[in-house]
Order: sequence, then structure tokens, then C-alpha cells
Amino acid sequence: GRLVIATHNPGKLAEMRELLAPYGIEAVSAAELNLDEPEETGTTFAANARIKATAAANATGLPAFADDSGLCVDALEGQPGIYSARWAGPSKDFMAAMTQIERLLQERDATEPAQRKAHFVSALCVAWPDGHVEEVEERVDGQMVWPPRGTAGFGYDPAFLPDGHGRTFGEMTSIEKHGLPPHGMGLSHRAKAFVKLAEICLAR
Ligand code: ITT
Repeated sequence: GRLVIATHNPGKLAEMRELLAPYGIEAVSAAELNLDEPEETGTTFAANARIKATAAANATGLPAFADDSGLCVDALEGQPGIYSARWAGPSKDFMAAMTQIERLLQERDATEPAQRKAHFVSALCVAWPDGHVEEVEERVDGQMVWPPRGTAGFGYDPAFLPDGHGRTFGEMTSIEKHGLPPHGMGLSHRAKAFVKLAEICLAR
């Protein structure tokens, strides 16, 4: 069937298309459909994912799939969190946003790995035009590294080292970042959430 991927973020879209590919689902993005971006007025990842998915389902009459995600740094009381995209500003300058995080960590003398703990969160929502929704949320734990390493991925990937790995998300191929076979069974917040959501949707 047809599915709308309710995102305007090209990095996310690429990952979602890779995750959906094995299911043979034909997906078109909100950006490709020129859908308006709803205001993300929620106070949680889950609320914002639901806002984006239901807006796209209502606008198109098709089931819609949305991700709301972000980076939460322990020493910064979980910032930037739901404001992760907004910290990069209108020019989407993630180098500036990563530099800002590092500046705040330095101010707190966070030099040891244990003081630099962080996690990514992904809340995924599928909304059907009849109003039904399914939602999941997952995370991946790791630490902030400086300077950023690698040019793969998007957003904060080069400054995030997932626990148990020697390379940042910016140094991994998307397949490794997902942690899909043959490399494992779910590493990134988005891939883990996707696997959970796919199980729910297939059982429906
Ligand atoms: P849409 O709302 O159109 O999907 P967005 O970029 O505005 O796009 P969010 O509001 O969910 O999406 O913001 C999440 C931000 O968190 C995103 O822009 C990235 O900077 C960051 N982020 C989320 N997942 C990430 C990942 O896997 N790797 C690196 N950064 C990530």
C-alpha cells in the first residue's frame, strides 16, 4: 500500500526509506507532496510525532508515518531534547549546535566519559485516516565526543559515540547505524523503534 513519510528532513527520510525497503512499502514524503509542516507544539517526542503523523494523514487520506527525535545530554539536564532541530537554527547549522553543546560541557568540566553521557530518542507514530494511531519510543545510549568524527549520517551523528562501539554514528554506514543484519539487531534509536512499530503494525 501507499504510505506518507511525514518528514522534511532528508537524513531521516533516507533512513526511513531504508528501514521500510524490506517491507516493499511504497512511500512518499511530506516534502515531496509539498505538505505544510505542522507546528511542533508538543512537550514530548511522542506528542510531536503524533502531531506530524496525524496532520499528514488528514491532509492526504493516506496512512502516515512520523519520527520525532532528538539528542538528550545528561549533564545538560536532557538538552537539547525536543529542541534538537531548533538548536541548529534556520540555517540547520549542526556544527554550531554541536559546538554549543561542547561549550556547555566544558563549562561544567565534563571531561570524563561518564560525565558526557547522552542518548538519542526516536518516537515513531503511524496515523491512519480513520484516526487510529500506533506509537513507540526507543533510545540509544552513548557519549558525546569532541571533536566530531566522520561525515556520514546527519545532525549530531559525528559527535555521538554509541556505547560498545569505537566509531561515532558519523563514522558508520547507515546499515551499521541501524544495526540491522548482518551487523546486529537494532542499534540506533530509530531502527529499534522501527522494528517495534513494524511488529505492532504487522500483527494488526
Ligand atoms: P521533521 O520534523 O520534518 O521530521 P526535523 O529535523 O525537524 O524534521 P525533529 O523535529 O524530530 O525533526 O528534530 C530532530 C533533530 O534531532 C534532527 O534535526 C537531528 O538534528 C537530531 N537527530 C535526530 N535523530 C538523529 C540521528 O539519528 N542522528 C543525528 N541527529 C539526529
